Order: sequence, then C-alpha cells, then structure tokens
Amino acid sequence: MPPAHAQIPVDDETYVLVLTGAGVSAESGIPTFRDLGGLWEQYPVEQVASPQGFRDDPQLVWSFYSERRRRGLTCQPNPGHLALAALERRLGERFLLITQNVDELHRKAGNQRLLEIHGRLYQSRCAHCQRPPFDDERCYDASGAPPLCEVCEAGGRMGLLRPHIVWFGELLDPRHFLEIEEFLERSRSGRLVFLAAGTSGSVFPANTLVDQARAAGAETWLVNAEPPDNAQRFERFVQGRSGEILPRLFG
Ligand code: BV8
Repeated sequence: MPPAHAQIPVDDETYVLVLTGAGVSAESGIPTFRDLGGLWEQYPVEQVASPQGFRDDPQLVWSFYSERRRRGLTCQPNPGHLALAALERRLGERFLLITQNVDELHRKAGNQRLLEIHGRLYQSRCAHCQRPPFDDERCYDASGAPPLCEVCEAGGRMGLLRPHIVWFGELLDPRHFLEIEEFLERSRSGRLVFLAAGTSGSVFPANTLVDQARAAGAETWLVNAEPPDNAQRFERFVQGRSGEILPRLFG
C-alpha cells in the first residue's frame, strides 16, 4: 500500500474520471448504506428503495426520503467535496464526476461536470405522467397521504409524486452512459486517471465503471476507509477518510 501521502500527478495531458459513493458524504454527517448503523440496517431496502416498495406503501417510502431530505438540508460539503470541485476548476473539460450519491453535496460544493446517476434527493417527479423532474425540498410524514401530481389532477387523473431517485431494479439514465463513453473516448488523447472514493462497490452498474475505465487505458485509484470487496480491481488503494485524503491526493 503506497504511503499515506500518495499523490496522483496531474498535468496538461491528464484526464480525471471520478466515481463517488456514500463514504464521501459520511464526514458531512450523512449516514452511509452498508457501514455499521447504515441506512440499510434501519430500513429494508426492498421496502423503501424499490418500485414494488413504492407501490405497496408510498407513505413509508415518502417518510424514508423525507427523513433524508430533512437531515440533508443541515449538511454541508466537507473538504473531500471541496477538493473535487477545485479539481474540476483546474481541469475543466478534462474532468468528469460520476456520483452514486443523491444528497446533492457535490452540486453544493460547486461541481458542474457532474452525473448524478442514482438521482437527486431534492427533486420529485410524477410516477404516472411524463412531466419532467422538478426541484422539491418538501418533507412528507407517514401520517399524511403521499403527495399528488398537480398536472395529473388538472387533467382529472390521479398521479402520485415520487422522489427522483433510481431505485433497485430500475434502469439508470442512458444519457449518463453516453456522456461517460464520450469522456473516455476524448481522454485517449491524454493520460486517463480513474478515481473511486467512498464506495463499497456493491451496486451494479456503477461498480463496473472501474473496468470500463481500465479498458480505456486508465490508471485506477481507490480511496476508501476500508478495503471494499472490489479493491483488487484497482491498481492503487489509499486507505483513509476521503475528507483527509482527497485535498492532498492530486499533485
Ligand atoms: C439496474 C438510490 C438493470 C437509493 C441506489 C444481483 C447481483 C448483482 C446485481 C444485482 C442483483 N440483483 C439486482 C442487481 C442490480 C442492482 C444491484 O446492484 N443490487 C446490488 C445491491 C446487489 N442494481 C440495480 O438495480 C440498478 N439498476 O441494474 O438495472 C437491472 C434491473 C433489474 C435486475 C437486474 C438489473 C439500480 C441501482 C441503483 C440503486 N439505487 N441509490 C437511495 O440512495 O435512496 S444505490 C445505493 O447504493 C446508493 O446510491 C449508494 O450510493 C449506492 C452504493 O453504495 P455506496 O455509495 O458504495 O455506499 P456504501 O454504504 O455501500 O459504502 C460506503 C463506503 O464508504 C464503504 O466502503 C465505507 O468503508 C466507505 N467509507 C465510509 N466512510 C468513509 C468511507 N470512505 C472514505 N471516507 C470516509 N469518511
């Protein structure tokens, strides 16, 4: 394992593709999913993060996401988020950030070249009509009826609103994968670095991005508190907290 002050050299030819997971937001006070005390210990995944769960009990799903909205509103980006926003300012088009996190802290930190592949906690959409997702910080509790779509109502139909989140068993937005492929193609003219940070690598298809990047010639790095299951898929592993490591990782 390289010394804690391992550095990724960055020059005018360097392209950096980053994948973050819940571990990057842990130091902002947002619980991860699979660590001790994580979200999936308190809530059965299939009941609160699947289409079937939403069909069975939309109120339970809305109280789960409302609790996360409420909690997230008081959380701020940590030095790990800020380091990635600074790297984007330094690299511009030679930077792309893919996040599995729905907490929007990368957005708050200033990242714009950002793909939120599992959705956005502070947006809702209609589960029945095609209205686009819209900003929504409202928190609903389990006692009230789940929120209804005003567009459907105006048309005399009943449509439930749902969080704009990709649940288990749902497809990710194909446009995100096109943007990733375009970035990987463009990076062939330079030197590509793939960095994953704060992710257990448990979820498909996000956990295949390291393979896609390696196939495009990337040097692969992982920053994580613990060696996750897929650590062996990375050439370099820097163990520790992302809030401490990311600010000093790029030379
Ligand atoms: C799809 C929204 C096609 C919810 C999320 C059987 C085998 C393999 C795959 C499957 C299978 N059955 C079904 C599948 C596919 C499934 C999947 O992968 N399931 C897994 C769980 C087995 N995937 C899907 O369904 C995807 N869609 O594949 O469509 C399809 C359809 C049907 C059937 C097959 C295929 C959709 C996936 C999206 C699900 N939605 N989020 C919400 O957020 O409310 S995923 C959820 O997990 C979160 O987004 C989260 O980000 C993501 C990944 O978790 P991590 O971010 O990695 O978080 P975790 O807690 O796991 O780890 C944190 C890490 O950080 C730890 O390692 C810890 O050590 C570290 N850490 C902690 N603190 C720090 C730190 N590191 C650094 N610093 C710190 N301070």
